[in-house]
Amino acid sequence: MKKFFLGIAALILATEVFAVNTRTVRTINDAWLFTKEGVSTIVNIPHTWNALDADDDESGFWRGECTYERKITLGDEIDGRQVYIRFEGAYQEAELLVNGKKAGRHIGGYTAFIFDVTALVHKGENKLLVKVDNSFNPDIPTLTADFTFFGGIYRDVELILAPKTLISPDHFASSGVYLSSADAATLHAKTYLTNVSGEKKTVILEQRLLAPDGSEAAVVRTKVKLPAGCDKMAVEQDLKPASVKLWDVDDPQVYKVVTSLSEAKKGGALLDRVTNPSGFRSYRFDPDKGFFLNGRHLKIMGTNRHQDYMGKGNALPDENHVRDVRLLKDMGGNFLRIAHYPQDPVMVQMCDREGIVNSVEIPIVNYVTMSQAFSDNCTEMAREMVCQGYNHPSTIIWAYMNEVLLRLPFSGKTPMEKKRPYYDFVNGVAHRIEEAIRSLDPLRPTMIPCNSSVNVYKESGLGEIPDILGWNLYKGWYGGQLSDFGPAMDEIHAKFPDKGIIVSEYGADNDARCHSFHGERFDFTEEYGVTFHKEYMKVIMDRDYIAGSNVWNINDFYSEGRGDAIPHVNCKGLTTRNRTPKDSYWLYKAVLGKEPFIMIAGHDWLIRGGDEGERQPSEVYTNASSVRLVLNGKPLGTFPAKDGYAPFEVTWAPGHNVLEAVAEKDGKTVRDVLRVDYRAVPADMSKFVDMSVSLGGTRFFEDKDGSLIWIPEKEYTPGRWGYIGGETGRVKTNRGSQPCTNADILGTSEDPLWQMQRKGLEAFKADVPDGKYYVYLYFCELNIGKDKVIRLAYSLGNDVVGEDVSERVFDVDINGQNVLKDYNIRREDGELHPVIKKFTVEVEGGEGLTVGFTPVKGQPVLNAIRIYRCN
Ligand code: GCB
Ligand code: CA
Repeated sequence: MKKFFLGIAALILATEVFAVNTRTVRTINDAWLFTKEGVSTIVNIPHTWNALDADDDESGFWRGECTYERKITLGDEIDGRQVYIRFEGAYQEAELLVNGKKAGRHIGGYTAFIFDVTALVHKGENKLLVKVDNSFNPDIPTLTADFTFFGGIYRDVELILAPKTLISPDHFASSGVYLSSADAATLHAKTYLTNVSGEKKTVILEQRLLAPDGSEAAVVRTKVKLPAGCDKMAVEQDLKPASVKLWDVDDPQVYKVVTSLSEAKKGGALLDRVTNPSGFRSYRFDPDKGFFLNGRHLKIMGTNRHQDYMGKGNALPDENHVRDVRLLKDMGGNFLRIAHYPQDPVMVQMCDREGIVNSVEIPIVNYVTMSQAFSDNCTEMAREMVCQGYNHPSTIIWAYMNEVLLRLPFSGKTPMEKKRPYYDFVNGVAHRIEEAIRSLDPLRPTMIPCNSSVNVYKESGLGEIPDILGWNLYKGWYGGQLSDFGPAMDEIHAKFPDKGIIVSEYGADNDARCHSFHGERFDFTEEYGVTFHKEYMKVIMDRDYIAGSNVWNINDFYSEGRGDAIPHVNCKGLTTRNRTPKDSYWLYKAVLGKEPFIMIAGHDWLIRGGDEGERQPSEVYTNASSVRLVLNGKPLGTFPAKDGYAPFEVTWAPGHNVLEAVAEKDGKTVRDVLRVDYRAVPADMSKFVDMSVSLGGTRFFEDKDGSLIWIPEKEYTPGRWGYIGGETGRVKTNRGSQPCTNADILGTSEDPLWQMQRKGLEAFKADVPDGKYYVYLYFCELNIGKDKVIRLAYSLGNDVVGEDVSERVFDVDINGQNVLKDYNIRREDGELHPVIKKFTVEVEGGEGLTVGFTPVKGQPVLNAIRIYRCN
């Protein structure tokens, strides 16, 4: 066996002059001894220590310092070579010790860093110790934000062996080669070289430009004299391809540049080599006409993206990142805002390949600390971001400072002279970042993503600093109406007439288990999510000055401090935390996708319910102009489609249904099939078996684990079922009300069921036939007082107000018999605790079922009721 390998090696040496010690790169991700608070476990990288504790009912998540240790054995391969350890990312401060000696320290959780450990390692076993800290540090952005700060070494760790004369790996941990093209005729290459061989060297630096088909498009070779000990000496070269194919979103032509460093003498050995992507494209943002790519007007439409995944926190393998770019591409998107921080390098690689223009930003969010160290750290992060992402043709914007004027350290009425120092400091940081970006990359525009306080960006002057402005708008979600969005954009355009404009965020939280035919803000239903996106898309498409937009967000993501339908999660995603598309995803695909497409709404809503014979609204997402529907083999009719959807109504048969949708587009037939299990409350109540009713609103809740559908309440009518008396337990906010609380219900993942309730009801009645029943009453004390309600910075004052804690005591009887006496939920079962009281009841003499509520103090409440017939 050994002989065979030697034979191959000899063959390679004979054909190409390879030195044995060119660069090798491999990960050292496996089997680290991880220690947190004195407890050690063996882990693999990517790793985070917060994957679980950021998703439990205890508020907060662990922040502090942990360590990772492992040994690496090095042999003859280090003879005459440089040894580096490179981290793609560790949150958020990291220090490496090699054999007990400090190799280096890095600040910031989202960029790569590299340490030269040549002098610290020896042949044999070497000990690596990495201290990683995710503590709050006022000098390091991000300070606060609506996402979880998962600590750990959550991206690859690499061991790099390189020759002593090399392409510098330690220029902001970039590849050491910077490729730029101001036009299609020239590709400029700037390469940093290091020579620590101990002697001066004459080398040939070669840049080979390879076309996407692999053919050589241009080559340039330069003889360079490297003094002994030179570190990061810059060499500039120009490549002049005869012709190039442009990189475009529909036809992403990615070139490759192979940078080789060889000894200059004839037949000189190859020393080092790196490759980089490159591409040729021109683009601009016009304040009135929007975005142009290669001279062509192009609406750039897509999403934002956070880097976490269900159950994994931010510790994702490459394929999880790759998958998200593919999801966006499949949806028809061509624009990704990589927010709020630089992400795994495979993200921009994928964007290059898939034709997705993107912006990358550094993680300054909400506010800044007025310290020199904070400003220095921001500037350094900007340099790392630009250098590490420089060569990707898909990256078109460098961004910084997300909604940095959201949390001002003063109130709106403060006189200007009191505000000025903070504004000046923020502007000063912005100017430094601009300068850092400009000096490295004069070609790409910069962007600040702003919150809706347009005047604050005006009066502070911050809005004038970047080239283009992003706007994060949530009209019709946190406050205001959907119809406010268009006028808000027009006002922004009028106030900043010289700036390119992007809608860098917009979205509505929605939980794929919650549905309603009367969607409204803060009901967390998929249907309101769809309504929201329909409205926003219209405004974005209709206005030329809006260059493009990014939905917030492509995926649901972790945000520890949140309550809402899925506590600790921001559920504005077009897909869930495990990337199951929601209806809004399919709506976008119907509007943006180019291929003929059809998808019936509620693809993930397979268990439905209601009265037998009830007509229910739905829709089909399609880019065809009409849709034919067939329900259980019978035609339902043909329905016109506009703006990506065709509304229709359907009467599901009790039990299993097959709904088929067919459409023609561009000579192709597309079809979709949806299977729905309709749990009907029978028209003939003598056939009654069970029902589950969610009280206090119009919301359906699908319990996917228990295979139940909770249908919304109705008012009782004789012969049927429903509540008698009372009111929906709407929650007061500073500017109105919302249908349910956003508090985390403890010890359950079915929070939506408990977050809504009917107050002051007299009874719940169901005219069920005689028999033995289980009656499950669901109670939750949602009155937690004013101080404990969850407030989000983003609500801009439209937060839940909360009520004073007051006593609530009531009696419950079933068919005249008392079952709960002086029931005080808070005293007996606590606040925000899900309570299920199950009663066994014999219904006799055709009396049906009546659950009566009698107040003793305050108003009785009921969150949900389930009635199940035993016999
Ligand atoms: C924003 C923030 C983003 C939040 C989002 C939201 O404006 O930029 O970080 O997650 O709103 O969902 O509230
Ligand atoms: Ca919960």
